[in-house]
Amino acid sequence: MKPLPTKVAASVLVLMLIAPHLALAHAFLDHAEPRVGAKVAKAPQEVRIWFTQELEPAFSNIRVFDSEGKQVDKKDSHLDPKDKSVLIVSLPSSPAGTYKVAWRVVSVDTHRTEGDFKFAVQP
Ligand SMILES: [Cu+2]
Repeated sequence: MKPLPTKVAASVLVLMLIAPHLALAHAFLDHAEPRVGAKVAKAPQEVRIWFTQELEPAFSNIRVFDSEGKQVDKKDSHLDPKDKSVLIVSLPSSPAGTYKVAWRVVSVDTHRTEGDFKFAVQP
């Protein structure tokens, strides 16, 4: 039996989180680069997440952890100046392995949401 694909698992989680507030607009992950659950050949220079709503920069960030739980991003999480619904964090050149991306954001409607996903850099 194949394990549940990460993307499906992430979608189920998001659905559970938004279920009580379906009628309201909150900021949720729309898509990301690297993509949720992606296996990439080359280590990315940054993680970029597109949200469903514009964000409050002071209360929004992305953190990236290696498989041992050590934070590896450059702690420079910031909004894309051309698109306030896009959050970016830089990465040093990362070795092969699995990385967890954790995001916590406050949207312009002042609602807080958070979530995480994984991607892998192939050896
Ligand atoms: Cu909201």
